[in-house]
Amino acid sequence: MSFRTSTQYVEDVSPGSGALPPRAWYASSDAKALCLGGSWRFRLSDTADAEDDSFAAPGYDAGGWAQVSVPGHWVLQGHGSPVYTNHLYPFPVDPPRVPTENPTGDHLRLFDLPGDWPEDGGTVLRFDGVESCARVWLNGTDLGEFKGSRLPHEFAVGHLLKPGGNVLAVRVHQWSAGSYLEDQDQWWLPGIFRDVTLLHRPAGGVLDFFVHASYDHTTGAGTLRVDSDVDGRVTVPDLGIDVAAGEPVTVPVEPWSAETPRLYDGVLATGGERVPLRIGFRTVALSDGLIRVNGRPVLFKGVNRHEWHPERGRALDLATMREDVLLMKRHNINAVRTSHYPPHPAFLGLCDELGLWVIDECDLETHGFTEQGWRDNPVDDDRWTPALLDRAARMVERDKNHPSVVIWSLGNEAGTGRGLTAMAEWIHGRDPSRLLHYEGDPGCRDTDVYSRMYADHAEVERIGRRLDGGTHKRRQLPFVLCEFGHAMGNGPGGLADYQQLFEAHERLQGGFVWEWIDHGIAHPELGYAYGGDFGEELHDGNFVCDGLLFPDRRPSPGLTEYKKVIEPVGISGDGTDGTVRVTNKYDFADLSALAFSWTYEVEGEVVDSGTLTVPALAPGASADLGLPEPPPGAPAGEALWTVRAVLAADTPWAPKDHVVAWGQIPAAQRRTPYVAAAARPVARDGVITLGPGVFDARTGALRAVGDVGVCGLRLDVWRATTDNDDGAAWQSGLRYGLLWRKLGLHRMRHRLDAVEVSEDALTVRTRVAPAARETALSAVYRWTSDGDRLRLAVATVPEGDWTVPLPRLGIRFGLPAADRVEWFGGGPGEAYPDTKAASAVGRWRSTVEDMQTPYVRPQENGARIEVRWAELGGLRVEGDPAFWLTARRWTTEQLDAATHRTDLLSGGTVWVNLDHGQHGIGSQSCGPAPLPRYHLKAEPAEFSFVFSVSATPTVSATPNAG
Ligand code: IPT
Repeated sequence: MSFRTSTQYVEDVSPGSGALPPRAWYASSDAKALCLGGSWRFRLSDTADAEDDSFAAPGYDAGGWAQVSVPGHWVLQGHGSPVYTNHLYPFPVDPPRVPTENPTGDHLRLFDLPGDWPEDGGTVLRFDGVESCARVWLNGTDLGEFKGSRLPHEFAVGHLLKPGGNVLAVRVHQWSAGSYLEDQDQWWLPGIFRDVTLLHRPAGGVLDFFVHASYDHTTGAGTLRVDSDVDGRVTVPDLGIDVAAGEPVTVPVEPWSAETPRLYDGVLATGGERVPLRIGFRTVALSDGLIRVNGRPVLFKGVNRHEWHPERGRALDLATMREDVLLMKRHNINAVRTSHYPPHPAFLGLCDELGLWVIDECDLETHGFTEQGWRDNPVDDDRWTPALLDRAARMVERDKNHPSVVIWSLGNEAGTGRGLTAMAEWIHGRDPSRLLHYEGDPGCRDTDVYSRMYADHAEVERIGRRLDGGTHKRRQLPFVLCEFGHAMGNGPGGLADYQQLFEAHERLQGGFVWEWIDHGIAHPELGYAYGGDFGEELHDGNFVCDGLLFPDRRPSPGLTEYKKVIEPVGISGDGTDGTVRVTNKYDFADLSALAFSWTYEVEGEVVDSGTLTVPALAPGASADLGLPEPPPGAPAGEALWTVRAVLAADTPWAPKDHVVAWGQIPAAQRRTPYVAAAARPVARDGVITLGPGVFDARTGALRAVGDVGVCGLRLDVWRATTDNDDGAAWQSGLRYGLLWRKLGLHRMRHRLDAVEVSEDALTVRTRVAPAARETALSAVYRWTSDGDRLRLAVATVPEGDWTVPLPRLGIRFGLPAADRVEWFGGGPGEAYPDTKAASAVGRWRSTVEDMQTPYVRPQENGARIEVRWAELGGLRVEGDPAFWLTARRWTTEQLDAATHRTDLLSGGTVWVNLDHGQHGIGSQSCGPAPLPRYHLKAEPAEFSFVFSVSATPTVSATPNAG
């Protein structure tokens, strides 16, 4: 006999019923645990009540059901599809009601208890994360239901267990009242996406416990007190501690910090259980208006981290979590905001162990209510307050024993309201040892930190100088940019300018780049899918691909840039006095963990090298150190010193010799190429030859340099607009991508005005302009040669009323083939005017394929900056001045039209851009446009290139489609 299931709980504002009170999470004790992950039986229904609950009863035959992996999201396992929206609710807004169409996954798992499962005590069943609402039955008994997707829920089940044939049934609804509280900018991904575990609870076992481990920097002593719900003893062998739970003890300790994550192993032993403790002693305080840890102000060099894996979504395994932390540490990142929900609890253990400051954020966002002026916002409606308090408690109780967590965050983009205040009061009362963050309240009523997102540089500077006003309370508070540097597509630009402000003003305690990783979903036809690729009726496109890592966790140029910008050692010098200035930018550590070395490079080739002795230097201290004399007999040419700081020994996060910081100091200037105009142009049979240059006599177009064919050489101002060029729809400032298209810069026409042959030059005069506009650029190409080399001088002058900057300014041309590329200039990766901190001058070798940056949505990419000379496709190019080099197997127009990388097909020709200038990148896909100093103004310009046939062939094999 079966009953129709009541699904009223789905739309109930309450957090649920039947679950145990929240408590500290711990992975390992000597109590038995049984992981229930693996293959589960699965049935998907269209509505919450399509099926009765008879499947939960023992004996139900689910043999005909599909199977899914738990942890996992069913929409990533072939059942239904993912939906991406930024802040719009993908259902009508009528809280707490949800649509009738409510994908509902029934999950079944049969299990036996291991033979040695103890008979005494109790057992709890723990769910670490289920989106968005679950009802649970064990052996036919209804245990209750819960919401709060990224929070743990436990049920007491000991009395229901049998040695064999246990039936665990879980009904999961995609939409619930809880969905209104979980409107984070990410894919909507229902499922049991974190672990399900059966935990034996021995009689007399540990219940909840709270490790208080503070550090007094004035005495060097740590005070430990472990509060426990059950009597017990606390031992820390390395510190000789053996005290009763609840009893404080003070001993000399090494403090914990993100830079020096010293953990002490301890044990909490009760009558029935031994729980391992990992204790880090640190004191977090707000004093003199600054966030201090162990007495010192800290500077957050942070990222916002969503949990993401391109195949598994938010069902992350431990190896992926560890990879995230290692990648952060190796890129000089010292802080993470767990945007916008508590992460898998194991992630915090890794932060404790490897050293990251954590802002732990609650699973709360109601951003979609902004569409209705925040009317009906649940955080300002008392009916929802129990659910909000439940979420706050489940986060704090779960994560309170992690030394890495220094700040709690109420959530993200939820407006303001009494519910938030209630959460803040509860958190402050329960855990006064940490600070509280919430960005959405500019008055800072409930918070200990003034926080903003995407404020531009000028405003951040005003805040730093305390000229920003605000409430009395806010004026007393330190500042963090909880989101900045929107890493969508090519960019973010302007990071170095923010970092300078952070370092200049003590009130500015750093920021968190948005965001860590692109949420692209691996897709058989598209490479990586983004919003709209699953036919969503409402979606926000590739706004979900805005990370410093590509979906496969390869670092994007943005991460390389960020690593350089936030490096903890400053290495600088202008080459005038033979010294290098080394500055310790750590907050706690001296420089004794690093080894310093120098190389002396001429034309990018290392001529000499050695070590540099650097004193240990306390945080904040600098030293000017003498560099050796340039090596005698070094070849002539442009020379520089590269000074590196590397790890002196293996660390838990990177091996010895890992580069932490570097700087380059000029030693000898470049001599620009000189080509005497000695050869005469000769016209014959419709062709003009000038040195190695062959031209069409009628059009003046370059046909070849020696035996290297060249096509389509002409002035170019267009680039495939980046996400930051295009800007977000809601951006109020000038969105240059749109302005450029409106002006027609993507469809410029070239009018030939004259082909002039003189004694020593071929001059081609053109006017470059789009249809329908009077704005234009005149472009004069003047070709000369010394017989071996061909020099092109381009002079361009804007005509008409140019009110916008140019995307780029330079020439482009096609080569019939090119594979290997070698250059002397900036590298190894791409760089643009406001993203060039990580570009090092050197001799670089790559291939046309490898010079492409795989942005999920194709766009301008891959430019190498300050290139003195380059060789590719049999051609050598020298620049006067140095230029930007881009080479790709498709045209800019094809790149511009592509929506996924799989649209990019080689057309045979390799298209080369040699640019005199590029417009900055900025961060306008969510934040500010490029600073004016990075604009490429339309103004008269002259630049030249020297072409010759390269001595070494640079075409190796027939190139394939990229
Ligand atoms: C901000 C959100 O907090 C974050 O979740 C993400 O959506 C980010 O923007 C953009 O990628 S909200 C912003 C629209 C002010």
